[in-house]
Amino acid sequence: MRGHQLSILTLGLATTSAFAQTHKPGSFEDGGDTLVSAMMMFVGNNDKVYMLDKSEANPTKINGYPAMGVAYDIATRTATPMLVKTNVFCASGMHLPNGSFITLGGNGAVGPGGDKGSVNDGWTGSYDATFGDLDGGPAIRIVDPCTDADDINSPKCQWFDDPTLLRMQKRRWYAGTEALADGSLAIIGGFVNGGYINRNYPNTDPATEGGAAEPTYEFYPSKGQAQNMQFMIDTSGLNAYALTYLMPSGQMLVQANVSTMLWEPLTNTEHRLPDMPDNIARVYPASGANAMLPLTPANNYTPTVIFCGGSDMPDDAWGDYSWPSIDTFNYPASAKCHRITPEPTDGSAVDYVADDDMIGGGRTMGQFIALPDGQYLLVNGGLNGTAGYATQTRQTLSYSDMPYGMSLAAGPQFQPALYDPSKPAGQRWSNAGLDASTIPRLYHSSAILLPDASVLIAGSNPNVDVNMTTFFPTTYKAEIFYPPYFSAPVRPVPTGIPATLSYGGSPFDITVPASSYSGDANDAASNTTVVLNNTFTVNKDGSFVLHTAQMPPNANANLFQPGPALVFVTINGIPSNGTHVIVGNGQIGDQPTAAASTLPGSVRLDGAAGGSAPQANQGTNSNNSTDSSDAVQFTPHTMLMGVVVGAFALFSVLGA
Ligand SMILES: [Cu+2]
Repeated sequence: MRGHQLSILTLGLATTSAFAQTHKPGSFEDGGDTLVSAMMMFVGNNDKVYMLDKSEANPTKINGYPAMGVAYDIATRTATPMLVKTNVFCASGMHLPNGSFITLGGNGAVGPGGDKGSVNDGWTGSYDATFGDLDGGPAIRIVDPCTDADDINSPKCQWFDDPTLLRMQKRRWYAGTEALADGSLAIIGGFVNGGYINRNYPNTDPATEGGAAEPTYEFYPSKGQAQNMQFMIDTSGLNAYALTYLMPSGQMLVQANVSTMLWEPLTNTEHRLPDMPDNIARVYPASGANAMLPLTPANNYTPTVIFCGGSDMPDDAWGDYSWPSIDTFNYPASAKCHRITPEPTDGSAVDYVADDDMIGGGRTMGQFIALPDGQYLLVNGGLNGTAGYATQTRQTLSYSDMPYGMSLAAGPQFQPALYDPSKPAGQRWSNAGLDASTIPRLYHSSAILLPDASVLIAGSNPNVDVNMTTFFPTTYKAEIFYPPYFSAPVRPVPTGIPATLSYGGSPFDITVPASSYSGDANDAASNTTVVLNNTFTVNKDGSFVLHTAQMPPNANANLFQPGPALVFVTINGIPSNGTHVIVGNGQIGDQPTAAASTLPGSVRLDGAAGGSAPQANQGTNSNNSTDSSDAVQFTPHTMLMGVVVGAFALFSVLGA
C-alpha cells in the first residue's frame, strides 16, 4: 500500500490560531447534511471524515445509483459522494499502519425495501439492478484519505472495492476486527448473512447454525486458513461485533455474550476470564458503550477497559435471526458500568469491578468518545431496547402494531454525559452544563473526535430502507458537540510535534508559546493529563518546552498498534488542536523498537506566565534559552506532562 501523504501536518500547524473560535461550551451546532446516513465513520486526516452507509435508497446518487459513501469536509461541513460498490451493511473497519482505512465484510446486494438483489442464488444477492450494489459479504475495501489539497474525485482518492481481486476467505457480517502489533488485523466471527442475533432458537447448532453463523477468524493480510474459535461457539447468538482490545502481552481481550477471554491470536489459545456480572450483554445488539481508559506513566501503561449500558434481557428474550422474542423497545437498557484490568501488574486477581452507574438512566447504543482532557463523552443511544430493526417481534406480530416502526429501541437519550475516570468512585459522572440534542440517534448512529477536539455526531436509521416519515427516520443531519474546554479563551498552540512517533528512541521537544495559555507557567507545565512521558523547561518569556518521549517501547507495539493518531497538548485541561501523526514505520510488519527515551530533568522558572506579553522578571538575561542560569528550580524526577496521544481509529459504528 502506498504511504499516506503527511505534508498536511506542517500546513495545519502554520495556520493554527492561538485564539479559540467561539463555540459555546457544552453545545451542539449544526454539522450539515451527510448525504448518506452515517452508519460508520472515521477521521481520515485534519481535513476529512469518511462516512459509510448500507445500500439503501439514499436520494444522493453516484454513477446513477444511491450513494453508500461520502467524504465529509470538516471545515465546510459539506459532504461529497464517493463510489462504494459493495454493500457495506454492516462491515467492520480499522486503520492500517500507513493511515489508510480498511473495511471488512458486509451483506449481500440488496434492492428497494432491503429485498435481496435482483441477481441472487436464492439466499444472497450478488447484484441489484435498481441500487447497483454488489455483494459485500467477503469484501475488503481500502481508501487512502485525501486532503483539501487533493481532488476528492481523482483516482488516488477513491475506494478500492473489487472482491474479484481482494476478498476475505469467509463472508462476514458484523465481524470483530482488531489490529495486532505488526499492524495486521484479526477478523473475528460474524454472521454469514444478516439477522437480529446470530442463532436459531432453540440453539441446536451453536457452531454454524446450519451455515448461518461464521465461528472462525482470519487475518488481513492472510496468515493462513480461517480457523474455528471455540469462544465464538460458546457465545453463540450474542457474538457479533465481539468487543476486542489488544493487551501489552499481545493477548487480546475478547468479550461477547456474557463471556470474556484473553486470546493468543497466533496460537489460537484461549484463557477464560470471569463472566460479565449481572447477565449484561454488551455486544450487538445489546450494544453497550465501551472504551479503554487512558494509558499513562502513572498506571504503568496498564490497560483498563470500561463497559457501560447494554442489556440484561434473559437469554430466551433475545430470540433468533428473525426477531426478538419480546417487545425490546419496552425493556429498560442497563445503566450499569463495569471495569476490568485484564493484565494487572500488581498481582491482583482479574475480575470485573462495578463502576458508577451512568447518569440519566440506562443506555443501549451509547458511545464513548475519548477526549484529550482525559474524560470520556457519552452520547447517542436509547433508554430502552436494543440495536437492530425488525418488522415484528414474537410479542407484536404485525408491523402495523409496532409502536416505533421497525426500531427495536425507544426513548432516545438526548443528554450527553461526561465520565471522568480520575475522580473517586461515586463522582465520575456529570452532565452539568451540557446541552441536550434534539435528534434521536439510535441504530446506525455514530460519533467521533475531530482534530479540533470537538465531536462529530451523525447517522441513525433503524429502518430497512430510507424512511423519512417513520417514528425514528433515516437521519442525514450531523451535529458537532463542543465539550466544556471550549470555554477557554486561548488554547495551546504547540510547535515541534513530529510527523511520526517511534517505539522508543530519541525524545523530541514541543514548544508552547506564552500567548496560548493563561496562568503561571510552572503550573501550566506541570499540571496536565498524560500519555507520553515528558519533562519540561519553562522559559522566561512564559513559553515552555516539553521534552517528550517517544511511544513507550516496553510492550513493543501491543500497547498502541502502528497507525495514525492525533497528538494533543493539554494544559490545565485545555487541549490544543490535534496533530495527525503516524505511530510506527507506516508498514505492516514487525515494528522497529529502541530503548525508552531518556529525558532531561524539568526546569522550572518562577514568575513566568502565559496569556500576555513576556513576563521575564528573573535576572537580566532576556533570551529564553533553556540552559539559562536564571532557571531557578531543577526537578530531577520525571514529571507527568500533557501530551495526549489519542487513537483516532475511534471506529464508530454504533449499534452496529
Ligand atoms: Cu449495523
